Amino acid sequence: MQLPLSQAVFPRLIWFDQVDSTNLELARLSTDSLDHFTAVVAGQQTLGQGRLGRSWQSPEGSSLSLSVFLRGPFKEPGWVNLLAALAVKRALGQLGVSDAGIKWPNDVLVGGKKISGILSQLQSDGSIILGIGLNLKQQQSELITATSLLEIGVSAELDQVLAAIGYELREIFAGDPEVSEEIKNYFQSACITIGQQVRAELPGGSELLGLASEIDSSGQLVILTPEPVTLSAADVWHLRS
Ligand code: BT5
Repeated sequence: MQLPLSQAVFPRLIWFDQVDSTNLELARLSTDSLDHFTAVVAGQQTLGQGRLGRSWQSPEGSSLSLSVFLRGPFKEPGWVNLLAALAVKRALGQLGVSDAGIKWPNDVLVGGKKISGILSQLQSDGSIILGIGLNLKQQQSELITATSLLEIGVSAELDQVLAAIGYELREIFAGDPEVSEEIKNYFQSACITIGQQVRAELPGGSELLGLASEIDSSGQLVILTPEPVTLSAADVWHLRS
């Protein structure tokens, strides 16, 4: 696969026509020798990973499957996932998609449907494997909550999409890993969860309902139930009022 635009952005880019999961593949590479920003990219994943043991569909040629090695340690690892979502939103902006929104904590939606999902995995040495899936073409028909670039009228080559995401990731993660207040505020405005009535399912299986009021300085979601409850991990559904 020729990826000239992306090769100019990532210091090392490893391409697979097919792999089980780009996150798993990056984890198998020795992290001692990996450069910050090494990328693994695949045309197809047979075992794409979502959060909490869920799967991510990425059949041949239908999506971009990218994992990036971020050398830590990070002062605020909880922000990495959120900032990656911001990078994807900004990359979509480069491709002419102006209405992408971030659903806390890891989805990028267009027209209420998921175009991208993010899975960041903190490693024991403080580095992070950051996985990004972005749909280029329509996914399997049972995924009615999914959309793709083609479905929203954007025809872009994988190389162009990958380079746009890589560029935005570098802009965000290049300097001091401390997350500036400016970026946190910008995230807050890009996060469509804020101001919504939501139902949150917590990792233990319990649920709560309330108004999503803000992202706190650690990247956690604050829900007014009406007492404020702070969530570091959850699945969130936006409820129609
Ligand atoms: C995610 O999990 O959204 C994280 C997805 C991360 C995928 C990337 S691809 C590159 C890297 N390598 C990997 O192995 N993974 C990362 P979660 O929030 O748990 O959402 C998973 C749910 O999204 C599934 O249960 C489906 O409902 C839905 N889903 C699965 N495939 C999808 C797709 N292609 N488009 C939209 N939604 C999808």
